[in-house]
Amino acid sequence: MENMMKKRIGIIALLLMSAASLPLAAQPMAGMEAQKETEQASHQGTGKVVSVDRARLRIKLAHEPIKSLGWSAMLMDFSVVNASLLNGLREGDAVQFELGKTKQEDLVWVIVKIGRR
Ligand SMILES: [Cu+2]
Repeated sequence: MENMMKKRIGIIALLLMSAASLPLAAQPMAGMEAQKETEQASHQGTGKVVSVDRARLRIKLAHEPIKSLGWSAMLMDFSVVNASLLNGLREGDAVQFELGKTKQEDLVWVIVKIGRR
């Protein structure tokens, strides 16, 4: 009987020790706040028009690397903020564009400016 009591106390002591060594939960939050402040609101890119979908306000680009976003060159579908941005753009056009966010909390980048190079 006495042996079992000692064993139980030993287990409780171990649990308390591991709880005390957990890192503080507040620390990563402070780091995230600082990162948000230095985050850019817009990014510049260049590429080539692959296709234009005027009805859906979308454009497919083969874009070159966008270093400020850490993106490599790729084929990508973008939304544009308004239809007039697509005026005069055709498949094969070399373009430069600017990516922005429609809302501060949006995670998706949309084209806010685009023109032929
Ligand atoms: Cu991309």
